[in-house]
Amino acid sequence: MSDYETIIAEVHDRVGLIRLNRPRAFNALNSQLMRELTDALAAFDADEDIGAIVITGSERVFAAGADIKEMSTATPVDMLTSGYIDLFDRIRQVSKPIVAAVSGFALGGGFELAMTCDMIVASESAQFGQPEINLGIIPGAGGTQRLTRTVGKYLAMEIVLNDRRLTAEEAARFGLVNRVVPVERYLDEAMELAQQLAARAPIALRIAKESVNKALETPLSEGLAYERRVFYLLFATEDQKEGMDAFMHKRKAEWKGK
Ligand code: DAK
Repeated sequence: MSDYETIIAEVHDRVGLIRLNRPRAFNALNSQLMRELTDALAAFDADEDIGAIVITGSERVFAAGADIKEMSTATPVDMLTSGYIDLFDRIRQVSKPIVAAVSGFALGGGFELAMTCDMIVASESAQFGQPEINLGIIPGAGGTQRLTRTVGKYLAMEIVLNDRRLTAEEAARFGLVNRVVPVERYLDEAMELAQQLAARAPIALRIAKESVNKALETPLSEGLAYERRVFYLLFATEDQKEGMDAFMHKRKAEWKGK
């Protein structure tokens, strides 16, 4: 875990913490950082002792987007074959909950990275935006899609077409972040949230994440049918028996992840 150059990966109890760490480039997401990030996420996802993951940057910047210097001379074929977007897709495949702890700038691919996570805790100084239009491009990692599904067409148009930035308070008002806390608290708050998630029944947690994501990707009837199937499936787990027995005997459940 310690061989990374552009991120720092740490374990705190049952939470895997990943700090984006290219301070001189405002944590710009170059391909090395994206590869290291997705490798660390895959390692945490495979580790039974980890129940949830937090991704953060620094107080000043979460991430200022894809690395403009790296991209500036790219051809369409370079963009297609670089595998860059596949790395964003790998984040989507992570089965454990991911909390983004955002302070300072979350711009372009940095905002898209936060939106790819499952929950967002923001500091009061967080600023969200899709400034790609200033570079003669558009968002390419979900910024026109996830954002629109969350905030609706009209605000999304302003953010994507006219580089409208959102403060943390606005982002909370528009349903883009779970909570806003003082700068000194944002990482602790995200870690506490992740510790709570990590203490929950692992299989139910995973299925719950999958099911909520399904709601964004399928028509309602298909989503409801999916929910029902996985709901039945959970009755095959030892944790379901344990959870209900613990309730009836007024004791704390001990999850096995089986
Ligand atoms: N890339 C590379 N370097 C960056 C950077 C970035 N995105 N953002 C900042 N830096 C670097 C600056 O160049 C500067 O480095 P030096 O010049 O000192 O070497 C250093 O970080 C500090 O930046 P500033 O001097 O500009 O600091 P300020 O405080 O004045 O401004 C800022 C901070 C974050 C407001 C500003 O740096 C800024 O506007 N940065 C660019 C933000 C931006 O436009 N982000 C969108 C990038 S495009 C894809 C899918 C998605 C994407 C790409 C491909 N596929 C489907 C293949 C995503 C695209 C994007 O995100």
